[in-house]
Amino acid sequence: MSSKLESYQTDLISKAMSVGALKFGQFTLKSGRISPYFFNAGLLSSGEILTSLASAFSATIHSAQTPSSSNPHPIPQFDVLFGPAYKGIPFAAITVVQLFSQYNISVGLAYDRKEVKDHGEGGNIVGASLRDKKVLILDDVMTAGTAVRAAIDMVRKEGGQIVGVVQCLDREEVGKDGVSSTVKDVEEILGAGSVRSILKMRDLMVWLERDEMQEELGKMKEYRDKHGLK
Ligand code: OMP
Repeated sequence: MSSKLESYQTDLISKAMSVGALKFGQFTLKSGRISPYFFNAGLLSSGEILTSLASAFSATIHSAQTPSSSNPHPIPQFDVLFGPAYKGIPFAAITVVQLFSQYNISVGLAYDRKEVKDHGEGGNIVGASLRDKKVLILDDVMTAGTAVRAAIDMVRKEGGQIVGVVQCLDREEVGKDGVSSTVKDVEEILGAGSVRSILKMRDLMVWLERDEMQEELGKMKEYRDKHGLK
């Protein structure tokens, strides 16, 4: 197992653990799978942790845009960062600010409202217009890809051209058919290299190994053998 974690990754893992946003135990997922860990990004809710999260999202986006031998399909420049309701909204807002203050990258912010508004300005997209714009989608967790597919449909319906997706955590699981990779399925729609994440399941396992959390690591390995990428 590779043991290289970036400092923004270890910082986020340890802060997420400290507030119970990352937990090890037994959890039933949206897919019905019983998982030995759960990441509740909604608990990343203090100024200190959101500052770490904003740096981690920005660093992930910046490195995804930088071509190199290990990044043969860089994410193109984009106009708008789209955060799907609800958890994507604050994450996209802090990341837009961080991209500007750290990298001088100025992009618009957009998000949806779950309830359609039929008065005032109407519609269910708030913020920058998506029409004919290059859009990067930002979200919390990808398991079977249901949530991200809904966001893709929404952005396309609004006339946006999606350049990629950046997640806080990629659980690296196979789809419902038990064979295909969720990320590969989404990349088939959006293009090679278009899905990026701050953390992957394998990073959590490196962290557990480093902290000698053998029991949790053993359960993660079992789960990966059953539902993880082969
Ligand atoms: P998919 O829509 O299947 O990709 O699952 C992602 C969603 O599952 C997230 O947006 C969450 O609502 C939820 N989830 C987590 O938040 N954290 C986890 O560790 C696992 C899940 C999940 O249920 O798979």
